Amino acid sequence: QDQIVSALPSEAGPINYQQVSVAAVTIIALLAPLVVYLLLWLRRRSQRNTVLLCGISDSGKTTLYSQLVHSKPLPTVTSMQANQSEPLAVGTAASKRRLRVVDLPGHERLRRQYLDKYKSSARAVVFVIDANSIAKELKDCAECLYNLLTESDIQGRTKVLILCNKQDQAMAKTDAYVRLALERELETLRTTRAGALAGLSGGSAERRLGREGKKFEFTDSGCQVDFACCSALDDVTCVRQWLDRV
Ligand SMILES: Nc1nc2c(ncn2[C@@H]2O[C@H](COP(=O)(O)OP(=O)(O)OP(=O)(O)O)[C@@H](O)[C@H]2O)c(=O)[nH]1
Ligand SMILES: [Mg+2]
Repeated sequence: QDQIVSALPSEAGPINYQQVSVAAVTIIALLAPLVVYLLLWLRRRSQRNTVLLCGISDSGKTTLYSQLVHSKPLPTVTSMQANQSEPLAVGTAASKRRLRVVDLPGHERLRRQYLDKYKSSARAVVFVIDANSIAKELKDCAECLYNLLTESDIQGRTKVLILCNKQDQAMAKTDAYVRLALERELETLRTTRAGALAGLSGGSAERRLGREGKKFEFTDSGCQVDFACCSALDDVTCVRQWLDRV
């Protein structure tokens, strides 16, 4: 015990208040930007509470919307404006996550305008595909998806589910088929669009897609892209399960 006592300084030196306050100011100066960044990030994140239903016309977006919002497939007509819900529990029964669902019109001339209106609030995107007619609509579908994935408000900021809908139809393609077909078509589009982008002067909100020098794959798209199959007329559980995780 004597040894321990003698190891301690006999007298504590006077506290240097100047040094302490310099250290405190330095710590605050270092932490302040971090705290501000964190608060802004949290604010942006809480504002992003929307699930966008995107895709070309007739793919089944409004049918999916009525399943998610009204729990039944109501009859639909071609959408000329967006359908928008209040924030509600759209996941599985176990989930309390509340999200606003917005069903965008797939009409070629309306797509851009409505995407621009809602993209900044998007937390997740369900890109709906008619898996029965994808073979003949592949180009249109890929173009629509390309425009979505190259949006600076979407790329790196949202999760994307590519939903291969209308699986009740005999000729419906699997998600594996749709994935490969879209990757091939997006690769072609990327080459043609890159040339067009290079000719643009000034800032463009459009981002590039995939990695340079490598064939396009969804893993390089800058977003987490998942695939699922369903028939929106019958059951959309796989969409609800995915929404639990966004
Ligand atoms: N067989 C089958 N038909 C479906 C399915 N989902 C939607 N449909 C039908 O496909 C048609 C188009 O569905 P909508 O939900 O209106 O399509 P949309 O994507 O909203 O189309 P736009 O509003 O033009 O963008 C309707 O006749 C639906 O009943 C499905 O899973 N299976
Ligand atoms: Mg619709």
